[in-house]
Parts: sequence; C-alpha cells; structure tokens
Amino acid sequence: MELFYTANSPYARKVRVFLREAGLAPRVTETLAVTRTEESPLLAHGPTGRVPALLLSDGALILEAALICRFLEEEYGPTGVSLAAPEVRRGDLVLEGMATTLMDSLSIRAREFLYRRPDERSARALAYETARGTRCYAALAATLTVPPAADAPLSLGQITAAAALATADQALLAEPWRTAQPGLATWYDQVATRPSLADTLYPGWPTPSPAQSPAQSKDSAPA
Ligand SMILES: N[C@@H](CCC(=O)N[C@@H](CS)C(=O)NCC(=O)O)C(=O)O
Repeated sequence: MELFYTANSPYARKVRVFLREAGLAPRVTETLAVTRTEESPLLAHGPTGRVPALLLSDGALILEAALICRFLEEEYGPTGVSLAAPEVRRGDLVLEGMATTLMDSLSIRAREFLYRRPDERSARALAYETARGTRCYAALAATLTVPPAADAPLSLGQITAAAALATADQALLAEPWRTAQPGLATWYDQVATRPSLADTLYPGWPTPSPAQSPAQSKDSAPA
C-alpha cells in the first residue's frame, strides 16, 4: 500500500500519525506528492488530485483521512488507536468530528490567504470561520484537559486534534488560540513531543513550545 501525502497537509498528517501510533508504519509506503497541478502523479490514479490518498495493490485509491484510518484498521485489525470500549469510542468520535471541523475551518482560511489576492478575499467568510474556530478551541479545551499517557497510543480524536492545532500555529493565520486557551496549548505542547508527531511536523511550521507566541514563523502552509 502507498500513501500519497504532502508535508504540510494536516489531513495527510493525521493518517501518518495514525500509522505510527498504531504500529502500522512499516506496512505502508509514504510517497511525497505534488498537488494543485495538472502534472500531479496522483491524477494517474483518480480524478481528485487530493491528499491523503491510499493506493491499494489492485489500483483502488481511498481518499479522506478518516476513511483511510478506518480502512487500515479493518485491514490490519483493531489497534490501540481504535479504542474498543463503546463508551470511550463514542466520546472519541465526538472529539474527532470537532477537531476535523477545526481543521476544515483553518484550511478554508489558509486557502483564502494563499490563493486569493487581498481584494478577492471574503471578509465575511473569514469572520465566520474565525468565530467557528474560536468556539472549537473552547470546546477542545474543555475536553482535552489531561495529557494522554506516554506509553499508550493516541486515539483518533486526539490525533486529529493535535494535527489541527499544529496548523493553528502557522503565522499566516495569526490565531490567538494559545493565549485564549493556555490549557489546550499545554495539552498540545506535551502531545507534540511524541515521536509520531515530531517525525511528521512540517518543517515550515513552528516547533511547539509553551513559550511560543502565535506568530513566530514567517512560513505559511498551503492546504
Ligand atoms: N476532507 C479531506 C480533505 C483533504 C484535503 O483538503 N487535502 C488538501 C491538502 S490539505 C489537498 O489535497 N489539496 C489539493 C487539491 O485540492 O488539489 C480529508 O479528510 O482527507
């Protein structure tokens, strides 16, 4: 199996962190892909050109980060990431959905800045997504109060939250999330030291540290 990814995609990073947390990394080849061009090698395998994309041996291409993780769990059996107990699983699905929505909100705003000239940007859409993000940070802060044990795998909800929060640190967005939710920042900074996250951090984004201010990196991240 081959996973196509870009280094700065939070969705692809979710799958890459999942592979490491679940102990499945040796089973999947990770291939850095080029996107947003007609020359993208991804277009040889399907119409979308999006990452993450998991290419199977029969040529089928599975898209969508959450679906890829579920497929890999079905293929290789339950991992610690899948949280078998139903009462834990339900709460984690709530968390994964919320964190995915934050990831979407951040990506929408990043694309607005990256691919539109200032006079083309929608102030209304940006304000709407900013407000959504603010609510999501507060909800995540209420949920993620205790850092996970270092010797247990992260859940899919925790992986998604960490991947979303990493993108929130990019200077392009100037998100004041760390000052608004210092407890959440502490949670993230602790989780971000795990090898699964440290190995997959986009080099253009700031390395998390509790002392970091929101706008330290000059790099931006296409999404
Ligand atoms: N909902 C999708 C989102 C995937 C997505 O937005 N991928 C972006 C990178 S962050 C992409 O491939 N963009 C290139 C393009 O749209 O052509 C998922 O969960 O995987």
